[in-house]
Amino acid sequence: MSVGSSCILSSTPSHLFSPLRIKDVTLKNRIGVPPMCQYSAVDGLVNDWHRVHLAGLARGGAGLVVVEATAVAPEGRITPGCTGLWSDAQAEAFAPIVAAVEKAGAVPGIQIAHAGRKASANRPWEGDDHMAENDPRAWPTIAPSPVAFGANLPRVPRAMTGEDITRVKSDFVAAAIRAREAGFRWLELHFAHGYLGQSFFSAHSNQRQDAYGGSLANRSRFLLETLEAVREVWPERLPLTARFGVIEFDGRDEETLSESIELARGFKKRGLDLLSVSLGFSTPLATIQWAPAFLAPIAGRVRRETGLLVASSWGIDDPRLAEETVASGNLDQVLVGRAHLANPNWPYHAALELKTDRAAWVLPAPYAHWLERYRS
Ligand code: 8CM
Repeated sequence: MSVGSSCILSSTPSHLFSPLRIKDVTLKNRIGVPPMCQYSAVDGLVNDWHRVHLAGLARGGAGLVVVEATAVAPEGRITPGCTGLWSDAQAEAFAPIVAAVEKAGAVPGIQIAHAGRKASANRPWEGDDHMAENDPRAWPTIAPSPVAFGANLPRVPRAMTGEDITRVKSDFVAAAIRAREAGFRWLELHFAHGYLGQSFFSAHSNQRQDAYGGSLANRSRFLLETLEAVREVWPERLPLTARFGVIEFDGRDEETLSESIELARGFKKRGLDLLSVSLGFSTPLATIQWAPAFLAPIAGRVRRETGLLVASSWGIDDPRLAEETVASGNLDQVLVGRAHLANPNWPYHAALELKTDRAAWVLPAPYAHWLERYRS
């Protein structure tokens, strides 16, 4: 049971604070906390850091809190500090944290991931580069083709065999089963940011000449098959989503975007409930013009051309801008990441700024009543 009532009566009708129902899950508002790696696990096991971090974010009022990129296999971790779901012990460590997020009033979600050629890296604050191959903590990396990412991630991965592909797909399935056992009610497949799924899709990283490379259909195959296999084990009435980089900003944007939209239609046909629209990060040669909410119109195009529900992030930390991205029909859900770390009660402050009635009730009751009761 949740400790918080979050029924918001709005003096100015707010799109951001309207609920979003997907199958049997109702998000109390359109604000989501996207996965943000903490690089603070040991052997893939979550601990008190994750409990405080995640429950604190949930307490802040977002409708959805998604746990960081969690590896489906040890070699799929970005760094030695990444969380994992390749063992039952890892699922058991997640369970009380999931319950704490739920109790604080947010829907608990998790992103499951394989880092591919970007795996085996140092934590961002310890270099953000590949660990030296003779570092005892390092491990060999795998990817569609033996192509390194670039200067900061120079390791050449081993090209995956057919057996590797089958095994990694079944690792995603096993992680999905464990995620459900741990109590998660929202599952996101990490197909973005140059990690394994994205690297099958992008010709920057996929030079295969078999059924998993070359044509759009072949470059889409690993992602579609993984989704299909996970859909079979993830409960039909719970949301299954994916984060995918629809654009690279590498000078081939229209072509990439139209291929991405075709892939997204394939996701929809196979039962995807929502697409988290993001960036490809498949090449260090991209030139991204960062600006507030710059991806929202692109996500809006994906939404209109596929009929999928879409979420997106990147530079949406102003409540009015967040409201506008939903009101304009570009986004169904706004992902507020770094602004939530700076201010875990971001939804409360957004509710105040948008002049939502009883704004404090975006927070759980033990907080809300204090803020409401002695207001002047
Ligand atoms: C780190 C881990 C996993 C991700 C990430 C990052 C950092 C930036 C980003 O995505 O965009 O998906």
